[in-house]
Amino acid sequence: LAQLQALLFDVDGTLADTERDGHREAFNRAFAAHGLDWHWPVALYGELLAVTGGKERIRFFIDHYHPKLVHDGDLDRFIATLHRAKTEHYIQMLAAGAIPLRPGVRRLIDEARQAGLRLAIVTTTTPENVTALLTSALDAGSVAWFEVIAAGDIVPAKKPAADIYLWALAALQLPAAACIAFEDSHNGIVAASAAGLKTIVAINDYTANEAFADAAIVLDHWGEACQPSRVLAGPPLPCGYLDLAMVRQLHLLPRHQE
Ligand code: XBP
Ligand code: MG
Repeated sequence: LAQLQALLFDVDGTLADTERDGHREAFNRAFAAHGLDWHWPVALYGELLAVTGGKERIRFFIDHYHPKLVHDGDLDRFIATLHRAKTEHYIQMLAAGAIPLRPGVRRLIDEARQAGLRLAIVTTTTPENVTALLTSALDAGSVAWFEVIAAGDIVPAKKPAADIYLWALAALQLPAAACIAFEDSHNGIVAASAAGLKTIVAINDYTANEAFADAAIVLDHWGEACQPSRVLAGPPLPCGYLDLAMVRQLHLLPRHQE
């Protein structure tokens, strides 16, 4: 087995709980600003999350809930305009400090950097959203800590397709066996697994009931000494939370271990 050389982080739900009070709220603000009487409540948004990508999610919503929508110009342009407005609202919310990192994220990233591991972001969200979250919640200079930021429309087929992970691995010039992925969702782990990666999962409210059969471990959150993690599936955590030593151990385990 190759030595662990890089950590690959998903963003939404993994680095921060951005969906319910961040993206969802930004979609709703964009709808209102465009004079649409659409509103995505918390539960409906949970269903819409099955569709990854904001533009794809809006298109799915129109197809299923407003199939007779009348709009001037073409639908692609309408969706793109609406989504650009959503991104602006989302970035404003992040800049105002609306969304903190999940517990343990900053510590894990610090440990990895001190150990000389390489870092990458692998997400379906828009690149500007990644920059805004890292800058506001992690560190003003933290974008540079990530050697590769694979995001948004860089590949046409979003998660659960493996493409974005394969793109990131190619950019890092590393084999999957030298990396480990951090995810929060079924779509995320399906993408990472299909790219040949071992994956560590921390669930959130939206993903708690999803299937994570391929995960090296499933936690309720990444954890801190003062805020221990609960192991939902997989081996026990010797120090009570996910530290880099445990990440290295999980990387050594055979894939699909029980
Ligand atoms: C999250 C997504 C994104 C966000 C919205 O994916 O599916 O579409 O919900 O962001 P990940 P955009 O967990 O892989 O980051 O509106 O910018 O697509
Ligand atoms: Mg995610």
